[in-house]
Amino acid sequence: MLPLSKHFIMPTISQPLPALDASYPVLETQQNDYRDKGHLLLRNVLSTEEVQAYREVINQAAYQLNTEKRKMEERDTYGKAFLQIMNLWEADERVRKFVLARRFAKIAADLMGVANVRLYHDQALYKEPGGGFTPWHQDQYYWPLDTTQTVTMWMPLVDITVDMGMLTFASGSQEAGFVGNLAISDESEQALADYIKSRNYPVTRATTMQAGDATFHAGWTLHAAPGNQSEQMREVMTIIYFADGAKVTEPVNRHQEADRNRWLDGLTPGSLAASRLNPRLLQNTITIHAKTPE
Ligand SMILES: O=C(O)CCC(=O)C(=O)O
Repeated sequence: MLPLSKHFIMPTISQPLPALDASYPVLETQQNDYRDKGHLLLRNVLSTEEVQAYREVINQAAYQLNTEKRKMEERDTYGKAFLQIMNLWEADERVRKFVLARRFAKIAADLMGVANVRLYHDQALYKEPGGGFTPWHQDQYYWPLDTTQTVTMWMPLVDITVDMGMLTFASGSQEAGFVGNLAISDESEQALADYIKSRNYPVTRATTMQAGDATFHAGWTLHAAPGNQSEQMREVMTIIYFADGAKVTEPVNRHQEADRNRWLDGLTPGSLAASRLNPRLLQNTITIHAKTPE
């Protein structure tokens, strides 16, 4: 059992939480689609009951740990895009059950075609009513890892429509790998929008997602999101995975150095990316109750 962090949250909700052990079968066509496009939408990864139960505990932890108190107009483009609350699993044992869930980890492993995955980190990304757009970017620009086998699960905890900040992808863009030293900013928005046009990548997003649906995108897939034009918070929980066996690389920018310290617990470049913060998630033998996808 991993220790909880010093920011441990005392649960005030005590109902038993669903286990999330049962597998969600990913079809071969879906795996191929993910590999071709660098992203995939899966419906009903969680049932209505499951997502309702976890929404409550994730919300409680996210709002308790949130440190963003500035008014919207005082923030820069990144700050306007969302409330970003990270590694809830370290602080809350109920959220830990969600973040370390076998069901999500198995989907991540199946999409990447690997036997096992490790956790990189989680983050709640709550786009406030009136919240700004998320600029085009590549996640892996931030990560000092020697593998392209990385994937983010992005799961709304409430039903969302396209005008609430739907995640948007440039299909096929993961194949280009690193395209520039561009942190999330107005500059990345401009430069990468131009790049996407020049390469004719189709830009796609879902029109609606229900709570418990999820998208999965690869670390190099270009993605963005429009602002939240609704009156409701876009509550989204994300979990980032990488293939077990990956190694830590020498950081090539200050963000990677910060990530190496924070998400890899300061591991030395060259070592196996397997710190106490990166548990291997599929080691247990668990009874599988197959579920039919839509
Ligand atoms: O939620 C958003 O607006 C952006 C999410 C994102 O960039 C990610 O999960 O990698």
